[in-house]
Amino acid sequence: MYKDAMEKFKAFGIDTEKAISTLSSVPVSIHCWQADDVMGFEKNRGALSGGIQTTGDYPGRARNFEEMKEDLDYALSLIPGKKRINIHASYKTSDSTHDRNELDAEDFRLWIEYARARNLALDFNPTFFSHPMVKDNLTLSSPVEEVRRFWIEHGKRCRKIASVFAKELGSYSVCNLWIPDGYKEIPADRIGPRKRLKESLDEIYSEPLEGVIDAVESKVFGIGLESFTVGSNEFYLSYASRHKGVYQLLDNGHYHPTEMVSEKISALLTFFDKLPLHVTRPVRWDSDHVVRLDDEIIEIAKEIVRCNALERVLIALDYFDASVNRIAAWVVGVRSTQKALLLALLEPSKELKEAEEKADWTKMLALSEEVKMLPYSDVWEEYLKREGLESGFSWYESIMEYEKNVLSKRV
Ligand code: RNT
Ligand code: ZN
Repeated sequence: MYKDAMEKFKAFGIDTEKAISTLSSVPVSIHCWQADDVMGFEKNRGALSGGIQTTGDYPGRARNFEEMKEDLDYALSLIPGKKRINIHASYKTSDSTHDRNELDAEDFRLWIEYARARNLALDFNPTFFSHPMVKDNLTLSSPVEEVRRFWIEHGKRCRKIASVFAKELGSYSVCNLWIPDGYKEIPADRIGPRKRLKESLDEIYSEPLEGVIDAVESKVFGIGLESFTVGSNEFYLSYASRHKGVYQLLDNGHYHPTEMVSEKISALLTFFDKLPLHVTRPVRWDSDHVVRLDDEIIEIAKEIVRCNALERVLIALDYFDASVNRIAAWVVGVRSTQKALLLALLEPSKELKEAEEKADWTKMLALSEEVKMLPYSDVWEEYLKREGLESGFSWYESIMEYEKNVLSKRV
């Protein structure tokens, strides 16, 4: 089947062998927070806050680091390709009494060991939510000096932790900053909080740190924060463009529903050497549904490939669905992202670009519709085989077994 497929693609000038080997080398950063509904390991953990929400009560969430490791290992065994792990500061593994403004790399020692033993790299995120020092839904932009100081210190410490990850694991570490700061009601003062946020960021990013790729994640609104978001797209884009080494992170759930991240990628790549991404599936709002192979994820993947930017765009997943088996949520989301990348790698992009340059819209239309029915699934199956994974739907049966033997016992 694959040989046959290979010939069919070749007829359009598409090299399936190259697509498979490229796909297996593209790292996808897997978010630990899908396993436990973004709850984290802190002792005095509060409810999830900050305008993000998990919905559903599917049994079997990971309640501690042991269960998280068990689930991650199992999920990783069903996911092909190159993987990284993305963790949040709320997932510290030590039993130190350190609050968020006191964290150091030793609080994450077990994560470092976990990653090293599996030859994985770690990405990191300061956690500016689900904590009593979030006052009136504000952190780095708060008018209260004490609140700001607490969170500035948290941000600084998290960057240092990321630099230790980078050094000890021999790969860069993306340190992504997202804050929930915003108002439910129409503000009387929009510029005050934004100026304070800028000053806080200036302190956090004052020291260059080796191995750390600093990212700032913008947003349009959160639940309960519908009228104003301090860290908006324009805010962070301007910030990143004026601070070497700080990049804007695009989360495709953080824009108005008709505004497409796929359309923004080339614009940012014109000015920045790197572009961190959060891949999610917004349904009407930033709902963080599990990534499916839908039009927008395919277009995002195609843009990355068309821009020849697989090494510059840093792909991370960011969704959290508590209404389905959480391992399946991981596996489906990563595989869907990789399927999109495969479709992108199998696009006859050279021919399409040539036709476009000649304004040959007829050929573009005809060619892009013709290739839609090529046997992509045979190439996907071959990819799985080379990654040492079974083809077909057996992974689902396996997850159901795991649910029966492991997850359902977590009561
Ligand atoms: C929230 C942002 C942010 C979080 C994670 C948990 O809207 O997308 O990236 O989802 O950090
Ligand atoms: Zn995000």
